[in-house]
Amino acid sequence: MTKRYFADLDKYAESDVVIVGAGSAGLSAAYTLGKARPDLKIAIIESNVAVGGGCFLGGQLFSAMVLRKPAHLFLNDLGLEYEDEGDYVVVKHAAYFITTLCSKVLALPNVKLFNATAVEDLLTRKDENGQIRIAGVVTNWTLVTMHHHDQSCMDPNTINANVVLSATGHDGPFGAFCIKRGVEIGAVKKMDGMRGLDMNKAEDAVVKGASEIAPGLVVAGMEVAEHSGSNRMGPTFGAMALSGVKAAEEVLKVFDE
Ligand code: AHZ
Repeated sequence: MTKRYFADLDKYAESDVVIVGAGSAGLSAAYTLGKARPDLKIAIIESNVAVGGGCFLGGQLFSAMVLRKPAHLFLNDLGLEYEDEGDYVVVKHAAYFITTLCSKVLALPNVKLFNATAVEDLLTRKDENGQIRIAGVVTNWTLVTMHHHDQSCMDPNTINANVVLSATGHDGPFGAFCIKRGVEIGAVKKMDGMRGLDMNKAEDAVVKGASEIAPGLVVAGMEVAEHSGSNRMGPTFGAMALSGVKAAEEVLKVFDE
């Protein structure tokens, strides 16, 4: 186990893409990207032990997951069953969605999930124009992090990457991590902050806003709402899948340049 794990750590220390956060948006991005480009090395960093972020319980803790169309096309691609309700579709349990998605992601040979590992800082580098470019992430073991107060010196790990795709969710005790750190270090201009709940406006805004917001940093999911000041989503997940897909397409553009 240790040999395999540390071989992976070594292999992914130089990744093409690092995805931060394995919630519904991050995993949707990983699936799209990993499938489209089997030649890219993709590391997913998830601070929690379990994947899935806020999506295991579905809408308002009531199991089922509602996704507005055209997110059903993503479900078709995954081979997931759903009930068609006209403008939207319903997956009978959110856990069915996220476990299926995660199993497809983990089956991809070019993707490695490092869970129980938190991103604690961004790596930066100046590009040829002297502009700050996000060049990877700094990680540390979650248990090591918990001991910062009683250990005097701990060195973190680093993962270099051409692009960091951040899907750490909205702000709270954790979340919106890469935007917040990006603003602190002057790489991201501002964080507008998520507005109140307006499902209809939020869905389109979160998909549209999934983009490269600073050189080398692409955002997806509710982290987009924090960046662009769009509305809170509420318990509907179509935009999480589709913003993950859109963010993956934005990453592909960086490699096509
Ligand atoms: O553990 C977090 C979660 O799994 C992880 N994460 C956060 N900070 C991290 C860090 N390093 C590594 N520094 C980190 N991992 O990121 C994941 C975010 O998943 P999420 O489900 O919270 O976000 P999402 O944007 O994929 O989905 C949001 C779902 C929501 S919230 C909402 C509302 O409040 O209105 N509506 C929807 C649909």
